[in-house]
Amino acid sequence: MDYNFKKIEKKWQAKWEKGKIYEVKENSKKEKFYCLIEFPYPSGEGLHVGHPRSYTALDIVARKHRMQGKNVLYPIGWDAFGLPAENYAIKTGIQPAIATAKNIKNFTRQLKSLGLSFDWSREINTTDPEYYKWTQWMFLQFFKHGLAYKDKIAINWCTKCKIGLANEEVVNGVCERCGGIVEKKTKEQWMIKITKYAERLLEGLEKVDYAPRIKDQQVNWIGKSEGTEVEFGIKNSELKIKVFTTRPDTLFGATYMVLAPEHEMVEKLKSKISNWVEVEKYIAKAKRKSDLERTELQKEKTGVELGGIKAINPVNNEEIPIWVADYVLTGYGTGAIMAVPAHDERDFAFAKKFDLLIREVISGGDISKGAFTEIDKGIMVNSEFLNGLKPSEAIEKMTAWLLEKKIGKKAVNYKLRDWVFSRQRYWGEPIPLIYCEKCGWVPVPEKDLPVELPKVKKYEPTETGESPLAAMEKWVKTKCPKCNGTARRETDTMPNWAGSSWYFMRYTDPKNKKEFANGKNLKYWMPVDWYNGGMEHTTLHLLYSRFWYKFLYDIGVIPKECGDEPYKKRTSHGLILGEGGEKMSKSRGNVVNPDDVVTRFGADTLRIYEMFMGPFDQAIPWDEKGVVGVYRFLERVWRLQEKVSGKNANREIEKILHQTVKKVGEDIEAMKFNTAVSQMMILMNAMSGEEKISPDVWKLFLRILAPFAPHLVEELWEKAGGKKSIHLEKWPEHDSKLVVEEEIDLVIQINGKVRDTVKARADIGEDDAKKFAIGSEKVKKWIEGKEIKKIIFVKGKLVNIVV
Ligand code: ANZ
Ligand code: ZN
Repeated sequence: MDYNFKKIEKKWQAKWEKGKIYEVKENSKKEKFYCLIEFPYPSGEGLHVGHPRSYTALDIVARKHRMQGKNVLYPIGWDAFGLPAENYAIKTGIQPAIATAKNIKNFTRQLKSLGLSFDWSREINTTDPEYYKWTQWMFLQFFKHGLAYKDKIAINWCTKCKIGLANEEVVNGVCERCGGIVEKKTKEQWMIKITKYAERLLEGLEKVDYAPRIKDQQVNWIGKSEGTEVEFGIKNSELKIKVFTTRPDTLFGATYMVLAPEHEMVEKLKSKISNWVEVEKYIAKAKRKSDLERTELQKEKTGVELGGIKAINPVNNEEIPIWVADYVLTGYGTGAIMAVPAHDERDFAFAKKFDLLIREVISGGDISKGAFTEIDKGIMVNSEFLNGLKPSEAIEKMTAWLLEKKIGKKAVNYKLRDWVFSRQRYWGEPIPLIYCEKCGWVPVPEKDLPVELPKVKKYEPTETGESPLAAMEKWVKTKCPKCNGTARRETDTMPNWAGSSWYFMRYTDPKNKKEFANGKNLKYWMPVDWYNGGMEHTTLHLLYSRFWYKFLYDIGVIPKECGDEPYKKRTSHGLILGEGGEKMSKSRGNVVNPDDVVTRFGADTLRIYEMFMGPFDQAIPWDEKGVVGVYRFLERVWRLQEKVSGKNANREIEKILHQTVKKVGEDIEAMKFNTAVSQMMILMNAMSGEEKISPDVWKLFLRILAPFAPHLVEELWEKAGGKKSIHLEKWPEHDSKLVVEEEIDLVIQINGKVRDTVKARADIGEDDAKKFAIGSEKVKKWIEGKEIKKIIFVKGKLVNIVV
């Protein structure tokens, strides 16, 4: 009997679908378990082999918890707004809605071929008006609570997509999506005040179980910084310049000041500045650069001094020059700094270039060579009442001094910026606002939601950078909901992070027409118990959705019982690279299509291969040989059924079996899928060495393999007399008596004399025992400098080293 995976997989997929065995209801007495993967963007390219890595991993988790008696929700849907469908429409004229529907069909077929235990009855789609009605409704809540505002700001402008980008979407100075150059451009944009939640987003991380690297990235991105705001006077002027510093200890070393080119003080001082033309020219140039270009350490420093103006250092009344330089950013702190070239690298580079005074105030370094920044190693000097203190003490003392003199106060800054929420594109949720000359911005009344996307003729953004909707005069012109006068619709759309900020709640009640989700359903399912997704979303989707959820929680539309964090646990998978270790991409021609693997080897092989290929959280290249190896493994499992007969289990096999049950269970929870698979391979090998396998052993083995190879195992289970689906069977418990590793005292001899005894596993093999012996501290001195002639190993007893 051959392993006919094609027949088996088709048969069981159809049966599972008909039996609805993965569909769940809220009225269960069982404990709930909500397992989530990031819903895919249905691209024209179809599924990538990277998708199943995450989906299979959580499918295994879902299946195990289901077998452990929980009511498991494992849903799927489509994050379908976004640029690719729109760019495709620009090229082909095919409406994004039509192309998207076709792509979803293809994705559905592909996902269903993988045997994932999704509850398809809860499928959602962010581009469905029934769905985005609620995305719009939520935007209006932000608006009504003052968290959505329009602002003329310098935004990141992708010159290729002709679209405004959030900071998070700019990677190394280029557009995250298309690689186009990003410039600064001033535009009116809808903004959302995520910064209001900076502290809460930080605090919340204490309550959740996120992988450390995920937590760290969010902490850094939020970038809380505690310091002091200090006022510097300007000579012959009433004006003051405020700076934000984390290092008030270095105030005596502040030998010049720098204003960001956008700083309002520059304009205010205009009449007193002797070199205005030069200053103005510099400012114009700086505005065109991106933040990254401006702050990169290695970048050549540029700047211009404000001629005829001096600031006064408040600690010693010294007159110091004021510069405008683009390494100081407008959006951070106060947009101005006191420069301490002796102890800050950027200031040092700047002072060197423009020949400015560098004064050491912390001893311990060599400031002729560079800034001394190891502050925990130095002592304050040249700083009057701070001299002799450690910098940490000096920070305290100076802060107290500044507070007393009322020239400084404590301040907290965050790197996090408000969320640029407008997109000048077609394929997104229309922002449901109307502009009336008389009433200003007025929300579309709830009863008129959703504001549906009209069909347009042209999908290109307009030359002015407005969305294609702006050209739809008939759609744009409308009545003011307040005064009934003529008014115009907002033509900007939302970023595709909008629909994904709350989709996990819609899954709990996907067809609700009256609310985004019923409170009872939310109470039952939320929070998500385990969420796996890409590292690249840590400071985007993951942060946005946490914020979104907290806001909805605060305004009372999420029940208190759910808590204010949407995800209890968050993990992340590594990327799958092409063979050879490069990124998989069409242009490199190294893309592996999951359909091919499924056709040639079956879904079970693809699933196990992706779990076995390496540590789950690391990037791993694809390896066809590995796929074949996994296929062989499953073939051998298939053939093992011939050995199953009514005899009693052999104790050795039982021991390995129970060790495997324990290990596989633990490894699944720790996402060590690769070692779980290799342990099952060990067990399979041991079983194939036997003449007969007892039915009990066989059935236990099938149950732990079930989450990994659901089709194959279901077939073998049926053949072994299983009445209902194995996926509804119980997850086995291991017998702890069989799992205890017996320990022995391993004797280590040198030339037949006992020199040490160490504790070791009873079944320790020759190689490990030899390594143990040579590694022993006591043994070392006996073999040092001598030649090892021979090592004798007596299993379960001793190692004798002959020198
Ligand atoms: C004096 C000083 C001396 C500083 C020293 C550092 C070292 P974090 O920790 O990231 O918050 N800074 C403040 N506002 C800035 C802006 N808008 N653009 C560029 N740099 C700015 O960094 C705080 C430090 O960054 C502040 O402390 C300030 O330089 C600089 F030995 O003040 B410091
Ligand atoms: Zn009006």
